[in-house]
Amino acid sequence: MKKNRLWILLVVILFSLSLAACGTTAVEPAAEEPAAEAPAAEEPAAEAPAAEEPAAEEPAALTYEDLVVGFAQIGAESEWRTAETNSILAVAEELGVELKFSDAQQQQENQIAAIRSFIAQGVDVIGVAPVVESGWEPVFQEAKDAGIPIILVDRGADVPDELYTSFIGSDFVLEGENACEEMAGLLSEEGNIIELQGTVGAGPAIDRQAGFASCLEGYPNMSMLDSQSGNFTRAEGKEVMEAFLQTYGDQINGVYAHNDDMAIGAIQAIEEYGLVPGEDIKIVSVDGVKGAFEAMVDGTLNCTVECNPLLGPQFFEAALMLANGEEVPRWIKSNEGVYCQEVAAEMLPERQY
Ligand code: GYE
Repeated sequence: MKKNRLWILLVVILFSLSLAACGTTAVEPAAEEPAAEAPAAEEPAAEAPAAEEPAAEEPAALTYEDLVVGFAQIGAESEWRTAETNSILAVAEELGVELKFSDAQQQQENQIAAIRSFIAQGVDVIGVAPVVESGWEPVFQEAKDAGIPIILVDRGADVPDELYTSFIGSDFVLEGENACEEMAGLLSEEGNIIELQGTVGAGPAIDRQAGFASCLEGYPNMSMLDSQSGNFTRAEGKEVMEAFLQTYGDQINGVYAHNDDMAIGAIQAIEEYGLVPGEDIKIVSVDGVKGAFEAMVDGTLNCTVECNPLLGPQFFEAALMLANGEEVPRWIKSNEGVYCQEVAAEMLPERQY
């Protein structure tokens, strides 16, 4: 019995010792793990509200329906501009954006007044197509001070980088170079050209001229006879062309117009003068509006370098990103082609502007 008891006692002691040992090993890592995990486990608990915060922020992120946008348009000087305006208005409506739209009748002071009024109304984002490049710094600074991002649409502005968020539009220098290459082909690299420039001081006028001029340097037998602004309009393009015809007559072999509208005005002037546009005088312009395709089908315009005005979708997408504090690319560039008479009839029905 005594022996038995001793055995039992021994077994009990060993058993409790092993339990204690197990307990220790089991508890220690457990104690460590929870120690390591406890805060982590607690943090999620503490983070739970934090995790809810982003969740609470998500619904607070703006959608198109919340967005209030001001757009300071230049005017309605060309078919291109009308197409752009229509794109902005249609996309705003489609997306449910509240759009405050202003037409400045081509006056910079009207655009500046419109921007000031958008700032006073506290819009989320302002889009502007700057009629000319200079003179924007004070009003852009006012927008920045009010925390309202500025997007430049289709024309650039000469301001410090931090005063606007993004430029949505074309590479005008490239357009000028492309126009020159087409002209070189049409004139077999030899002849006199006159240029109808866009609005004096406007980004596309400056760059389209520069692109053409630099490419022209590569063609020693082609020269620029004269160059003047037709203000991007048909009426002024016609007037300037009439004056050039009076001065240079049939010395003119080619016309380079910074937009299709001025080219169409020039075509009328050439016809009235008694020469054949597209044949006696080759004509290359920029934009690619329907009117240009029609003129190419008629044979009066030779080529158009495309410049896409349908910027509504990119504009509102960028505006929404900015309103939500996201970054947008500095230059949202358009993809564009060059079209001449051979493809005009086939393409005309598909043209969207
Ligand atoms: O080429 C012209 C319009 O700013 C890119 O303005 C735009 C230009 C376009 O009036 O037709």
